[in-house]
Amino acid sequence: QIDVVTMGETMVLFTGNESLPIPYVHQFKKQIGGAESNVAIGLARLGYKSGWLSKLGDDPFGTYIHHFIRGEGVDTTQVQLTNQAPTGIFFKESLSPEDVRVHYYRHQSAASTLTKEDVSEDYIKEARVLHLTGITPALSSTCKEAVFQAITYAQKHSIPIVFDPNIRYKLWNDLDEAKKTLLEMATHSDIILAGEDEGAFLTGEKDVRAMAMKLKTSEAQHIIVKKGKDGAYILSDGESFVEGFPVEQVVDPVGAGDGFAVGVISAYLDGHTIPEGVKRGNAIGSLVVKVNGDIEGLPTRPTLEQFLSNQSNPGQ
Ligand code: KDG
Repeated sequence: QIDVVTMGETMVLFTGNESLPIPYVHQFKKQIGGAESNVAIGLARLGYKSGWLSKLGDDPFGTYIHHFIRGEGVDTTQVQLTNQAPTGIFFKESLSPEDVRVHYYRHQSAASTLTKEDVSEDYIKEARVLHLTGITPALSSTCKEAVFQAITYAQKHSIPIVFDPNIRYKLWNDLDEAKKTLLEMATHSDIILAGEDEGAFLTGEKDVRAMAMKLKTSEAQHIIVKKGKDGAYILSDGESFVEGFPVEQVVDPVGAGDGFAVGVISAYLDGHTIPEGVKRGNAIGSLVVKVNGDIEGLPTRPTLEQFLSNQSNPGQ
């Protein structure tokens, strides 16, 4: 049985070896990045069974990503290789730790050709959690249908949905459509993990409490509004706030939200409360930003436990 199923695009990531604008960078490091596979990898490192559903090009980069993710222990039986479209790539331009930009070369990529027929009901119904992000429906109209097909299957089999809007403005041609699509996904979700800016975009509210109230469309939902290093606000049965962990030096902020999702989902699987999950999410997010790359900082269980115990007993 798979604990968590997720679906989305993973690309080869090229990161400049120097902190310069891309036109002046001479050498790039090859890594991988994709919000959903980041989450699948993070869960696998903590010992859960995660599965990632996707399409890759039947090309050298597709092979690289496929082998890498499988090597991390993620189930890739739902990954197809196609010779009809290439694997997507993206570049990370790091001008400073606070100013990291991404440049995508993913239009009409293999993953954007995913369709609802690629989503297996049998696969989803065995999961304990379905994780979705707002990136996948932005890739193409068929990807959007695939996402809503996954939601239909999850609801049919009472599989809880964890939704991270992960708004990527560069991917949406029409921001009204983005808002409508993401709000619809939110209404079907059990746990919503929104950044403060994302909550503001989706609800038109500036105050975290007001945005959480607008995002909560049913009694049973848990709404988490993330404030980065400042922690997160939770609107669930009641409301609470969980502080973040200080990070002395942020090296690369990309992937922090995926680390946060790993913490929340893993704690949920362990039967912990939402605030406990948010604490774990904050911890993993803070570990991810300390190193370069989306997945390099995702901890194993002993590393996470060590970090949490150091934080509660500083100086020991
Ligand atoms: O969350 C990290 C992702 O943003 C990054 O890996 C690239 O998946 C990606 C995307 O679509 O932006």
